[in-house]
Amino acid sequence: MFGIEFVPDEPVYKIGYMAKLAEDSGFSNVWITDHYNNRDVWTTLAALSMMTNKISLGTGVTNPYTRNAAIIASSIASINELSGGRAILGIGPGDKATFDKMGIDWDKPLTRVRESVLAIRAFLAREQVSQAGFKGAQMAFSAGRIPIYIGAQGPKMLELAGAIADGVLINASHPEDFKFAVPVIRQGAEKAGRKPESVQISAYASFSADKDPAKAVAASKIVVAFIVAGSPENVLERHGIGMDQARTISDAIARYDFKAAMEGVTTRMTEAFSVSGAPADCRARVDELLGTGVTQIVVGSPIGPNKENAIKLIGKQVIAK
Ligand code: F42
Repeated sequence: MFGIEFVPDEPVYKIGYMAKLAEDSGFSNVWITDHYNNRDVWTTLAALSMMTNKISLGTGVTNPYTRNAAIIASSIASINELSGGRAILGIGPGDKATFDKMGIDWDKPLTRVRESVLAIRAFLAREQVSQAGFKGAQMAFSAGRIPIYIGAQGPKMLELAGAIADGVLINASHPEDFKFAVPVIRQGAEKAGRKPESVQISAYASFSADKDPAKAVAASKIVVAFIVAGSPENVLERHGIGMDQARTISDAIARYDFKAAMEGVTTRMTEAFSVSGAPADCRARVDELLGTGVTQIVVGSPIGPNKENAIKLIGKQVIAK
């Protein structure tokens, strides 16, 4: 199964147009990112509910810090109603860098995600919620069953997702990352008495496809630069990337010197942190990812040097294969 990620950094109607194109090209899910400085994720999903017909619509991902869990439940239930049952809730601990700018304290993210997911599920089942600080709160309308996916990277968050979520969204593009993550998720499920295969595992990958593989790789470089700069040491080590190389890139990004940041991106880095190339190259990587236990490939930024062409190309030559 294929999903696609859109960052709402363009007008909502443009995102709606591309989501419809994705639906017509064979994608099953669309995931909209949530950062305060882009278009609002809920407004975008409401527009997409009206502009598409069958594609599932998810937050990819929202968080319990910028919004209260009861409000998240009400919002996703409204999207589910508006879209005829197509909503999926993606929720994660959120992005520390944006929280710092917003003056939000990233207090106990693991605990916060666990408590929020359980509370949201109870709200969606129209139970009276008296946990996680709520005092007998209850939804006034019913919205049906909505799958909840957790955005996770760290081992504890992955294990938690295995224990309580319907699915996991993992920001990674290389099979080695999934050889690490999949057993951790499965262990979390087993410990919680669940069937490991009941948890959907999504590779939320940086993807770039073009007929010209060099153009595809070039388009992925800026995204890969940000991923390298934000990756923990153990992940860089897993891919044979030195901390000094990563520091050169993060220093360039801190100076807003994106040209220098991209120049620091090596072939090893684009291979580790993106699925990029001609459609046949991308399909080969997709097959490797599916072989690790991944059940959904999410085609994430940049998608390709030309987004619309890339969506059509991926539909015809990656998904249809
Ligand atoms: N973040 C956004 O803000 N917006 C997005 O649109 C977005 C999309 C997205 C899509 C896929 C995806 O995988 C991630 C995405 N993210 C997005 C990022 C996401 O919100 C997280 O930042 C990212 O997944 C990293 O989280 P993590 O899984 O690594 O979890 C962090 C919190 C972590 O450190 N986890 C540790 C671990 O091992 O999993 C555990 C930390 C821990 O145990 N904390 C304790 C606790 O109770 O929380 C407290 C420890 C103490 O001493 O206080």
